[in-house]
Amino acid sequence: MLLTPGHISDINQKAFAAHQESYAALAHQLARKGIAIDELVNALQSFQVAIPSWALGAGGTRFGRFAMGGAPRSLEEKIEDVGLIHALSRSAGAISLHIPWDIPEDAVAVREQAASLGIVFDAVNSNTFQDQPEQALSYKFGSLSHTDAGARGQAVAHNIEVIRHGEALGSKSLTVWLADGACFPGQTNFRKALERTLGSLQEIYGALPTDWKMFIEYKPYEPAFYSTVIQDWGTSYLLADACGPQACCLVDLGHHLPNANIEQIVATLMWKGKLGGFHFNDSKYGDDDLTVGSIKPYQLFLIFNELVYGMRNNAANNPPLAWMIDASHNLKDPLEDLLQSLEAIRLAYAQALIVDHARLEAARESNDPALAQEIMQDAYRTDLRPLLREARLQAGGALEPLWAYRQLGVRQRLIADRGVKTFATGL
Ligand SMILES: [Mn+2]
Repeated sequence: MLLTPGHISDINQKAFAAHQESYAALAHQLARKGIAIDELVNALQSFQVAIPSWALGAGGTRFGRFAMGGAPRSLEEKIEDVGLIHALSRSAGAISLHIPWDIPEDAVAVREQAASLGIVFDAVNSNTFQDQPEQALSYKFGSLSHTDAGARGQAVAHNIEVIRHGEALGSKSLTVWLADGACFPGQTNFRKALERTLGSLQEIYGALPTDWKMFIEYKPYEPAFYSTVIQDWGTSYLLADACGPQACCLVDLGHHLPNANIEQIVATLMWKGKLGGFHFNDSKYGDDDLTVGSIKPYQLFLIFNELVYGMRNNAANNPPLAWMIDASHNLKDPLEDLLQSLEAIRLAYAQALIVDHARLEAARESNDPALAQEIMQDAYRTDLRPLLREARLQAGGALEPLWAYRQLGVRQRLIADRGVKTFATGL
């Protein structure tokens, strides 16, 4: 199905008067602080977040998965779903594919379909954490770090194949996430596993087109429960640095041990020009893959504060970042959940944009933590939702994407088109 500008403007009519009132009040409030609201609107409109192809179906846990009806059955239907989210939010203008779950049969046609919906192809993702039916050697005991050179070679070849698929679609980056690790003490030689991983990554790096980036994602545990080969940002940095300038670190919010100071990690990596991409989600206990901003919205704001600082102060050194939502949807309609995540990301970004950095730096230099906190929380507690609505409205999106989605009966129409018992490819 397709959402036309007519569908959306009809729904917007109902909320238009209330929006105009709240937006005018916010513009006035920000003007008193010397902030031009039009510049914020422009910044938000150019901030686009990629939707991963695996987030469009019902998520699940190792205990099971519940169908939600109307799940996309093909790559084309996944792109159609991202098109719906983008039409409503005007902020999801990219899709991130996972190979082999989403191998395009006709790359030209897929590219044209995406372009017609205003969507580009973000990073492509390899998969060496599962065995595929036609695969010769198993990844049960690792992929890029495997003790067997044959298994390592197979995993390297797979990553290079993923790059080739990405090239056909106009993608410019490869994300490598490894499940490699150990479940039992003594199972592996840490140093050798890391050395083998570096050797494999260097081979993949050698096959990167010159205008591509390779993102190295880290994770402290799961599926390996004793040790993970690329366990933290430091290990990721070490590997990226050894590979070369086209290799960067990727921060996934859920891939940290509890209470890790992720904003400090962001500041450190941007200082070194090695932050390549970001995977958004939220968590209470571990890698919970919950809706962005649903558990720790203040942490998200603090992270964005460092991102904005880094983008303003190190733009020449750190490449433009790849933004993606990496979440799972066990109970909610995934499209509704993604709309909520997009809203949370843009809200945190907007809040970070209005932090008075000059005053904040002065408070820091004069060692005034109380004033620094006032400045930070003044930005965080400013209700910027009217700004988000205006940015969407001007771009042709919905004032209230979630309500528009429901009033237009999108899920019901997808179920009518695709059926109730459909499952998307992926986990
Ligand atoms: Mn991730």
